Amino acid sequence: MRIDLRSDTLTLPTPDMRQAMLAAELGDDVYGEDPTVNRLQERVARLLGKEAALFVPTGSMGNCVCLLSQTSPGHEVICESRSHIINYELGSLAVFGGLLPRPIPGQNGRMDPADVVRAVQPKTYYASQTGLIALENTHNLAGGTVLEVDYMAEIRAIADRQGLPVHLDGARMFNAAACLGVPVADIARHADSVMFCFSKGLGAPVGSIVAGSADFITRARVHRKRLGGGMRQVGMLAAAAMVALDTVPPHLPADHEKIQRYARFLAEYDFIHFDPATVQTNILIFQVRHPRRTAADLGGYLAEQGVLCHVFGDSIRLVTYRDITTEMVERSLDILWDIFTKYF
Ligand code: TLP
Repeated sequence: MRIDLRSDTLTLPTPDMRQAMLAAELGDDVYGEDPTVNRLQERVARLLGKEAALFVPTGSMGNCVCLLSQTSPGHEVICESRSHIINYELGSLAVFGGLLPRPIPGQNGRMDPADVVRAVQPKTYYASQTGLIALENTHNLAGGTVLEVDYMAEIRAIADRQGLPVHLDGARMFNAAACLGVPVADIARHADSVMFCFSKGLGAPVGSIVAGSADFITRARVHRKRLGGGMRQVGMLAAAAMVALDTVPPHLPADHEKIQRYARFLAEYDFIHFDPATVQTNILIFQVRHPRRTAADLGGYLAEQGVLCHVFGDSIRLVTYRDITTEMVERSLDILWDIFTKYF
């Protein structure tokens, strides 16, 4: 049995999604004529409390389109130093937007509001200018941690005082909403642009979406096309995304429960390090600090037994999602126990 805990991007489309893809009513979306895409965009705009939305192929393109649509080349983007936009998007903000990251080290993915205020450049002709503040909820590299709505409101207030837009990388915002017990609109409310992914915990095969004001979406559509993201009969993908919205959100707390099982088990070992308070959604990142064994060793032993996880430096990331059954969780814990007993 292969148990793949590398990412929630590994979910396979459900039979319902495949059915919906086959049955989808289609048109050419570059002409704005794919009825299924149009329905999805309208639905997401309503769901997030925004004027409009735009389907995009990936979260990375969605983030990029959002940054490009609200800044000018040479602008600085204030973001948490471990945010996805500056660590895992191959410098797209610099390559395509001519943007400079202004990273701020945060705590559990949360920048100190006072640091954000300090990071805003004075409005002088000789200083590079701040263009945007970016947030990530849930925060991937911090271990799937959640930004609370009040915190987002605080950042929004700072942005308003400075006349700056706020972007939310909400790749996993449905997990954040499930954890906070609030509607996704509450999380989207304090951002001018929002991106979320259908292809992570929501389980659709492909696609992300951006949302914001109608003007913003008009600009986003241009940037999406410029980046090569104008797709044609893409209603096939939108149909799967629609099923994801219909069916998956109520099941996300179960994914969060599964990761807690790993957290409880791993907390028993003194060579495993993580802060249990950071385990809030479907991600667990821990460090291996052992006199003879490394994170890579552990990743290797696990892989030999068919359990895959993401190893980076001294850290390992585990991610749970719909296709990881409780049986798989228990089986992988047995495997971990065996490995720890034998080698650690
Ligand atoms: N994250 C992927 C990898 O890129 C690391 C993963 O497996 O977690 N924002 C956040 C917070 C993300 O975690 C990701 C993907 C993206 C944006 C980009 O989405 P895609 O992969 O659709 O470009």
